[in-house]
Amino acid sequence: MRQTLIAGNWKLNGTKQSIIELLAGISAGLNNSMNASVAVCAPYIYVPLVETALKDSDISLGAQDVSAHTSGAYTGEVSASMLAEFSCEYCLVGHSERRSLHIETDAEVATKFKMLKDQGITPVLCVGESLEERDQGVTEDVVKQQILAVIDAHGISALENAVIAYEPVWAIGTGRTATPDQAQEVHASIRVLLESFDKTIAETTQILYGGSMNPANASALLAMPDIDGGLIGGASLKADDFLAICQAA
Ligand code: 3PY
Repeated sequence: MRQTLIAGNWKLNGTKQSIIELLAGISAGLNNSMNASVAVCAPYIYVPLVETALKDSDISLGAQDVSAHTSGAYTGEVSASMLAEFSCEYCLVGHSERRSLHIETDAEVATKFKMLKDQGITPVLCVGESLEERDQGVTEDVVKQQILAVIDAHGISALENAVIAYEPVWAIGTGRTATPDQAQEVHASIRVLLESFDKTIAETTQILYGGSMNPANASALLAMPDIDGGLIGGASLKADDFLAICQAA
């Protein structure tokens, strides 16, 4: 039985004040009837603030990216060991905005993934196809390739205790969402891919859906057998919306 995970991806949003208020709102609304574990992925600069605010809370702290390097002359970068010092439990890697806007390659994503594993931080490996790729009918090949990049570089054991987030690029920040059936089809194909390497990893890996998940569509998506949670963009910035998604889990 896989635990549902609802993770907020705040992206480049928030102020000290708004984040404190958001976390207070989420903490006040979470209750035992919710069937999900909860995480928030903060911009780097707010990681210490969120760490302090979440002390004694069940909400886990995550970051949105990590350096592919351990230390050295890499201006502007933040390493996995630095994130570990601030109790980061999760970190996104390969979000489509990093892949497209910052030209991150599969190989770089795989290196970042390993950096996190080495520090005991759970990587959330984001994968997904563009609209063009979906129209060409190559969705599953694209997603498979993105996952194989990690397996080929670091072995299937690297995926133990990792999370995968399927985020169709055409559903990110567009208000468009994959239908539950479309998402389930890709999630099931990911599970089959993992199964071809290791049955236990296939059964235990949480595969989240991301891409405009909101209170209106969360229940139907989360009811799908291979959708184990959500990576939430815009709706994670409003406590009520985020809580409604946690409630739907
Ligand atoms: C979105 O929902 O837009 C996301 O990109 C979540 O990561």
